[in-house]
Amino acid sequence: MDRKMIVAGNWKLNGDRFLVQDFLTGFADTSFTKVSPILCLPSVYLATVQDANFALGAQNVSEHTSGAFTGESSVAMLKDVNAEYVIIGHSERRELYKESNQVIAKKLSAAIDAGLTPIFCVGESLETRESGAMFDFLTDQLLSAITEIGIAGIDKCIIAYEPIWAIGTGLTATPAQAQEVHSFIREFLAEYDTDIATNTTILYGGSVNAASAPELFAQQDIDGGLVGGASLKLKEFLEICQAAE
Ligand code: G2H
Repeated sequence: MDRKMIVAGNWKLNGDRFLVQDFLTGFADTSFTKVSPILCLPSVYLATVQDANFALGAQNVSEHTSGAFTGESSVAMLKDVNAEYVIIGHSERRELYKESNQVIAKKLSAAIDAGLTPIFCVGESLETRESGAMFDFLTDQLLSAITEIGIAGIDKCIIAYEPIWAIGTGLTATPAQAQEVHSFIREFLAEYDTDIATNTTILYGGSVNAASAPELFAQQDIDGGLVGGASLKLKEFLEICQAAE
């Protein structure tokens, strides 16, 4: 098994250029061997980053290449400012900006075609979980992506499982709850291709912090985390990266 361990910070609509500088300085002397740290910054700060000891990601991208789409950034623009990763399908984009599975699938396709690695987010609400429809819901999210990009496209993605009820709420899924879903996702992918299922990095997201990370990352099918709030605190984010080493 040669899955990459990844810890990706998602700053969301937070931070400023001074915090970016703090992270550049704070990471300068780090030398992680197993884990690859990524920071998904607000897009206006991407171009300010030089010589970082972490990889750069964006938090969203347009499915269009150019044109009259006010406020959007294209895959080429993100590549132009050295982003290597882009979060696609985060539940906040799905809920607040009404991004459908179809739009998300088109964004995945655009990113992959441009050579950006999508961090493709899936996850259920508490209502869906409690209704017993969780696995069907996750299947729909995964299937609509596979329909557009194929299983070969999934091979170029990182998947992030982020239960909506655990996002920014302080409620972390238990390691067993998270492992159950990660294992389900891997089994789902194995129906298409067992090598891709084995090799796909699947991150857990939802109130990950320095205290919860070690046990979460020790689960068999959890390959690191997508970290929101705790990624804004340099010391804690470094501790979370260390937990994935
Ligand atoms: C989920 C996560 C990062 P937080 O949105 O994507 O945020 O860790 O604050 O729950």
